[in-house]
Amino acid sequence: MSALIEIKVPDIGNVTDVDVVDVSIKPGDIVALDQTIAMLETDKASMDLPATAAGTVNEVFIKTGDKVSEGTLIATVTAATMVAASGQTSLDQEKPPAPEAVTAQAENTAQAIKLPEQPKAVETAQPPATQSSPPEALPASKGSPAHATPAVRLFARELGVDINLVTGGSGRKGRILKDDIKHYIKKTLSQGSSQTGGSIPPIPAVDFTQFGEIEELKLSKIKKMTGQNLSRVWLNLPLVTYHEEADITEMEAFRSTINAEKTNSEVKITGLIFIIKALIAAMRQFPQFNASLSPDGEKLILKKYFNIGIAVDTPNGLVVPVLRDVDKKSVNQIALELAEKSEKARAGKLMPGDMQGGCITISSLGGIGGTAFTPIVNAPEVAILGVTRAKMQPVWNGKDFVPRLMLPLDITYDHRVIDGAEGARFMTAIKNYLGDIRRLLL
Ligand code: CAO
Repeated sequence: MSALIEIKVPDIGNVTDVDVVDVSIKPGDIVALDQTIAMLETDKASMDLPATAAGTVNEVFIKTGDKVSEGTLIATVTAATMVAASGQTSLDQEKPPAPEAVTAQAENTAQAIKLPEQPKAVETAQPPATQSSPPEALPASKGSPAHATPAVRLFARELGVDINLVTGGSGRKGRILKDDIKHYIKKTLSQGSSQTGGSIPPIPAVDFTQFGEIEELKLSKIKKMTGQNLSRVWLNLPLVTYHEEADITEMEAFRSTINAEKTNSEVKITGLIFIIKALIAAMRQFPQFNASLSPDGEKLILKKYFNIGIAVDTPNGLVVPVLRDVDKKSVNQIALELAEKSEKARAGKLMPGDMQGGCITISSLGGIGGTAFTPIVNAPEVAILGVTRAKMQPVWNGKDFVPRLMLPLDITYDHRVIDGAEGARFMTAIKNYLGDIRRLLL
């Protein structure tokens, strides 16, 4: 028996009246499950709306230029059988599913969380790794305006590409997509265009099958977006990493005491919570670490709020949820929020808003191991704190070697904003706070 299925706009976060920038179905079309049927766009992100039911399109209720919100009816589809996928409702179902969230490694290192059955935010407008002006290496256009969404135009601008020079868009009705911009850059670079000036030579392609058996795995969207943003940071920011060690022997003793007092249902305090507290105290002392460069590189924008991004390892790749106004929260509150956010991250349930507004990021590998590493700044933030595994070490106290628990810390900073001496002083401050956490009360 055929059934009429409604496809509605799912939960798209706290945004309403989102622009419809493309509708790619009409009555009579046959759609497959997950096929993109429309594209929405906010000033932050574009989102593909996938068909949550397969079948023949009966009626389409939206058009380009409309504004939609959660629950707006997009189309009805006649299907031979009901498909129990989220995002679709048969006529008696009432609520569309939760969306998929996508973001960039933070305000820059793009990360995406992808749930196949949910709508996909295909790109974010979160700024890339750099605050510097886009490169002006690629030639300027003369032709007619290109057919592309604002997000793709932004992407092109960030990469210094004049979108009007990109011909033959591979999207619907010749629309230029991000991939077209990438192909244009690759082509321009491989041609060694004189207009590009000194380009970075590409890594030559190698046919690995000549050496043995191989298998190809598709990169997740998070991995691809993170990779893009990390590359941009790497190429645009002069990064310096400085290493330090903090004596956390007393801090750990205190942590064990308070954890022993907790019931099984209470969230335990990990060392990371004290590291967050120490980081905030140091940021208060050194406000240039709680800052971003203005896009023209002329001013430092000092932030008066303290939002900390925490890099979380998930099966789909790295994401950075942001803990907001951490300076106003207790150790227990931060521990609870971190547990909630990292669980949400691992379940692929973070919304774009959960990953925005960070001031500085912590990348803690301490639960895994390590002695030091060089994390990459989550621009437009200006620094990132790395943490690896604490280890008992013999420390000379002037008379004897005594066993002390030493925590390795790394700070990578944007050298345009932070001087080497400032980096060292900042880390000394963190080390002192962790060495005697009573100082956090002062
Ligand atoms: N030294 C020694 N032990 C440590 C430690 C350190 N620096 N940091 C954590 N641990 C211990 C914890 O105390 C905990 O021990 P118990 O199980 O005995 O209590 C255990 O390791 C696991 O901790 P955790 O990782 O679950 O918790 P956390 O608060 O330290 O970190 C989170 C939370 C979300 C940051 C972490 O789970 C995570 O995902 N880390 C990976 C981040 C990442 O991938 N970074 C790379 C980004 S590239 O720049």
